[in-house]
Amino acid sequence: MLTTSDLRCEYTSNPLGIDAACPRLSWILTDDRRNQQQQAYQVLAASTPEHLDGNIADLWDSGIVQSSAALIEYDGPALSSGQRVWWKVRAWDGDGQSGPFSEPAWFEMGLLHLDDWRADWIGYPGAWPGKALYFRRDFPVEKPILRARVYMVGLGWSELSVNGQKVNDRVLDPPQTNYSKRVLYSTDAVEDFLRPGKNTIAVVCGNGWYGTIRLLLQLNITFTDGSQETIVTQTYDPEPWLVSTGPIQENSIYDGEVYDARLENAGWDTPDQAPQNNLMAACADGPSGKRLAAALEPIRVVDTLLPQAVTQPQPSVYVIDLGQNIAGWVRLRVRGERGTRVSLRFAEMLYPDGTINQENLRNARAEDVYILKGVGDETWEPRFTYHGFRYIQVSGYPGEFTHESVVGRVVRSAVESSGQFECSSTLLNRIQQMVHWTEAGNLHSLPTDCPQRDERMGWLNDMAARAEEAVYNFDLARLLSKWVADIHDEQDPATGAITDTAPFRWGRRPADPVSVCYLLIPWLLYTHYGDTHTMAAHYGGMKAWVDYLTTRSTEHIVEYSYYGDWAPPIAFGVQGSQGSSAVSNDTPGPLVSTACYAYSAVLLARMAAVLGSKAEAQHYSGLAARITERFNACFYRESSGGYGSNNQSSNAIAAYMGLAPAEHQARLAANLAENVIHLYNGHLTTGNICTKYLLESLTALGQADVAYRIAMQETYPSWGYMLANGATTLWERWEKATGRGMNSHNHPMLGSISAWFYRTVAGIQADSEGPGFTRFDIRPAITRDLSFAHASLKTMRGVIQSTWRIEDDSLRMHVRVPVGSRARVFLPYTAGGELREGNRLLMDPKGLTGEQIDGLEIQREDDNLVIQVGSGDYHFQST
Ligand code: RAM
Repeated sequence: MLTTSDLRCEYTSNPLGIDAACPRLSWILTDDRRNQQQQAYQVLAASTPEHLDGNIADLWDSGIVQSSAALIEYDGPALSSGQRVWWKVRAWDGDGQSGPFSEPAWFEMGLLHLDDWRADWIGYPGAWPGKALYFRRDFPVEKPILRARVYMVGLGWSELSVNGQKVNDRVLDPPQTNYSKRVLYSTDAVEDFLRPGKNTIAVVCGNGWYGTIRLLLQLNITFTDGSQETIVTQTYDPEPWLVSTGPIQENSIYDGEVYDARLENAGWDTPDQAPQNNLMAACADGPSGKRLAAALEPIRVVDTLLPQAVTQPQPSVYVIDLGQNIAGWVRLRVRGERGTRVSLRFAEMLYPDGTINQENLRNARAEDVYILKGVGDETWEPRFTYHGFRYIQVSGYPGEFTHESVVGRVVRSAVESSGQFECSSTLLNRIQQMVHWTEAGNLHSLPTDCPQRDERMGWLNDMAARAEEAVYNFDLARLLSKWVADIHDEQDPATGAITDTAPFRWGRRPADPVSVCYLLIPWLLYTHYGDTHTMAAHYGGMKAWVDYLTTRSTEHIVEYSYYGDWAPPIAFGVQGSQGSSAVSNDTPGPLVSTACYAYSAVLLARMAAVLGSKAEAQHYSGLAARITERFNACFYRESSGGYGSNNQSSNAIAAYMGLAPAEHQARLAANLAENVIHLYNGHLTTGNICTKYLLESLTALGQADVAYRIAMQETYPSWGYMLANGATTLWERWEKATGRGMNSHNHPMLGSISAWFYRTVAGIQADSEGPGFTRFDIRPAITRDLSFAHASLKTMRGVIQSTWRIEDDSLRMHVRVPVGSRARVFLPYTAGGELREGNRLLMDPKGLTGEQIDGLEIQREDDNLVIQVGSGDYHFQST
């Protein structure tokens, strides 16, 4: 029977405070039988759970819709602020049999109109630089409460409590944006925190990315008698909001937090204690950005790591090794005399004497300080900073230091891990883990380049290489859609130029043309999550960027380039007076920029087609064809049979971006292989961008064995070299650098190899004909270097699995296709061989036993057998 479960709205379950006009709904289908599709569905939406339970769809009954769609839009009457909608769904199978209705789910709207806000920004003029501010407002509750919602933005970062209890587990909230463009508010249900009589709502605010403390808060209370009351930030409403300082004496993202526990004022946030030393907060200028609901996973503490080793390199100095480089902070446990000052300093590396090396943090001090109040056991963790570190150097610790004195707290956007990869090579598995940790540590409401030094920016060049890896490893349907809006916010409306980082804090405008992620991410959101909203919302912006590049091109060649294939092995860096730079000396910038211009036009054309604009699709594919022609005329060298300097990067980018015509491909493949194997003895010479294209293009050009050789390399430069030198997260450079400068040890841009693990080693490939993995391919590049490989991917449709194993002389493959999806499975064709699925013979040594066997369609394509399968588990064996 076809059942529906795991109901989601806007890519999450039961969201509180959304502002999508027509929220998108999705569900997972399950059925024990193979080859099951959803032929039709019906959604019921009601205003109460009781109505829904009685099948009274007082808001919306979709009727029976003949559709296999995995993601649909709510199409009931317009939704109003604060409205909660209960819904459920059922589906019909291919035989026209309906399954039961799902369990109920709900979504609730936030504040949809600016008029709904009665709150104003407050702050404290002058304030106290560096210190956190503690806001408090008392109010009476005189009638029984039905529901209460807090809508809030506390800049830079903030934490909310009601009657002394923290109401949620978000940290480092709200998400970072360009606050003059978009300000993302959160919604909390607080009815369970309120009580009859006097109540206190309190917010602690730190500097965060805004750098100035501002609070905007509105508490909407609905009483059981239907009446309403609103408490808002205002100078006087009719009670004042009070403000004071407290134990957080200093707070800075880069420098750390200083917490003086002697200044704690227990109960300051409860009605039981009268406010002390408070001043009146006042209305203050706040950021002018549009107020929108935060539609992405909040940052949370997602894990706790115990120390792997504690050493004492100097008297009273302890160095803790977590065994893993992470983004986050530590929790300190301590007992000692009042006023004792414990310093915690964070680093990715150690000096030979065992003390920490913070040189690569540049101007980030990365030190937290805790000053004891001297009352029993004290436990503390900071609130308004985070660090990138593996080691913590503790000084001033009183008493006996144990393994519980300091534990690691992993802090990041709490997105779900969506993929898993594993194979018979310990080395590849360790690379996968290293990439996973690195990507995780750099998801902080946007994809950052690093979590430790004075940077942590959303670099667009890095994301060109990293985006696909990111969507295989994590569910980023919401986080990346938010970041595309961050990119759009920085776009110059007059010229269409975007910026190198979003929010724009570093780099330049116009961005380097390698910033294809502006188009690539909406495309990946479509292919991986079936999302057309992001591409539709930003189509105009993406088009303006491509058109901007056209204005910067001369006869379709874009000359300007700042980073190009950034950070190749040091021998390939441009030499300057300061030594080698991260700009490549042998991959021409104009070649990379022009290739990315063509690729951007291709992506735009594809999206125009999806959005139904044939004319635009034709226009931009025509543009791509002209750029491709000029690219070949300018950069292809008949003498070498390669592009540009005929190095790995130039040839790989030309091949990957579809710029090399069929007649050049054989020489290109031979050149790439020759270069890797003979010139560099199985090593890459590529930077952040072209490393991705090298593995992918070698595989596509029939040189998968060369790609495996690079991936499994253990000497410099390689991922294996990083691991052999103790890396637990990816380095920014292929070299083991330890000094000042550009030298992060937790930098995801070289992690694109993980996408290749999923796509190529295990073979799970999205098919844009069936977005959201409604259709996909299982097409592994099977190699004798491995005896098995396995990947799973949690998709909109359910979990996909692909496992292959070589045993004796047979190849076994297990494929799981979720209900509602279809897949093409590619298996190498062996002449004279046999192919079985379970215990059925699909092909005997003379050829196919039939064109169509029990729902399976088999075809031969070049050296492959292509088997079309519907949902279910399949066990193939070919000998
Ligand atoms: C550095 C960072 C970032 C990079 C830019 C261009 O600041 O390493 O990751 O790509 O340079």
